[in-house]
Amino acid sequence: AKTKPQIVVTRKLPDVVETRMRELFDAKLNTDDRPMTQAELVEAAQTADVLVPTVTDKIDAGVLAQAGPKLKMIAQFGAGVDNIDVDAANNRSIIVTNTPGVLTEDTADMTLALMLAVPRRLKEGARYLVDHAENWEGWSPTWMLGHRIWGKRLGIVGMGRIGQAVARRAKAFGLAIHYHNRRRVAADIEEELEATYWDSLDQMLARMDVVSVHCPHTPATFHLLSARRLKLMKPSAFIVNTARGEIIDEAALIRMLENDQLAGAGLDVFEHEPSADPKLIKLARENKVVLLPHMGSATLESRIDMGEKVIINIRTFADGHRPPDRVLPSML
Ligand code: 8YV
Repeated sequence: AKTKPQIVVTRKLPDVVETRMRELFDAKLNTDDRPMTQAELVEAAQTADVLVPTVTDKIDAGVLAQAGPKLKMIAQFGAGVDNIDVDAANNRSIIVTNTPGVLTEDTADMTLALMLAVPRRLKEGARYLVDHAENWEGWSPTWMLGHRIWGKRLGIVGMGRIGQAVARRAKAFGLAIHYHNRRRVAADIEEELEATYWDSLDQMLARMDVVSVHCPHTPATFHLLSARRLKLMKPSAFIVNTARGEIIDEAALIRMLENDQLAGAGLDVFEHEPSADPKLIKLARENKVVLLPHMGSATLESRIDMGEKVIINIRTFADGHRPPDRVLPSML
C-alpha cells in the first residue's frame, strides 16, 4: 500500500474533520487549541509532507527557509493566504492551496449583519434592554433613531465570490450596488446585480453611503483604504470590513471616526490581530462602531466544509494531480 502523507495540522478542527484526517493521513493533530509558536511551526515544517495552517500561523520566508526536504504542500485551512509567503513557497516548489467557495455565504451574511447593526444601532438597543430591564423608559418617536440603509449606495471593494454574495444580499435589501475591482465582472453578473463598475476607487468612494471591503490582503492592497482615500468618503458614510484589517489604514480610520468624519464602522477584522486597538474599543463603547472578533466564517458548517476542502486538496495532490484550490503567486 502507498504510504499515507504525513500532515501536521496547527489548530484544533471540528471532530468530524479530525476523524476523517486520521483515517486518510498520518495526521499529527493539535489538541492544544492555541496558535503555534514560530519554533513549533519550524519543527512542523521540518517533519511534515503537508502543513495545514490557519490565519494565525505566520508561514514566512524564515520558516520556509528551514523547512525540511519532505515538505511539499501547505494546505491552508482558510480562504485568505496572507499569513503565507506564497512567493517563497513557490520558489521552494512547495505548493499552496486554500479553501475558497465554502465560506462565501456565511461571510456575506455576517457582512450584512454588520451593515445593518451599525446604522440601525442593533448592539446599542440590545444592550439597553439588558441594562434597563426594569426601568425601560419606553418607546418614543425620536428615540434610538438610526439611519436606513435601503435606497442607499453600497460600494464594494473587491468583487470576487464574497463581494458578489454581499451584492446579491444587499440588492435584496434595496441598496444600489457599485463596485471597484481589478477587472470588471462578467456582463451577466453585472446585469443580475444591476451593479455599476467604477474603474476609479477614489471616485467611487466619494459617492458611497456604505463601503464594504472584500478583496484579499496582498502587498498591493495593504492600506488600499489609505488616510487620503478615507477622506474622500462622505462624513455620513459607514464602512464595513470582513476581509482583512490591513486593507484599511486603521489608525486613519480611528481618527476619522473620533472626529465624526465618518458615521460609523462595522469591523470583523483588525490590523494587529489578535488585539484590537483600545481606541476602537472606546469607539465601540460610544456605539460608533460594532466590533466582532474575526467571526465572518465562524459557523460549524463552514468549518466542516473548509476541512473537507483541505482534505480534497491534500488527497488530489498525494494522488499526483493538481489540487483544485492551488494558489499561485500570479493570482495574488
Ligand atoms: C477564518 C478567514 O477565520 O478564510 C479566511 O480567510 O479569514 C476565515 O475564514 C480563518 O482565516 C481561517 O484560517
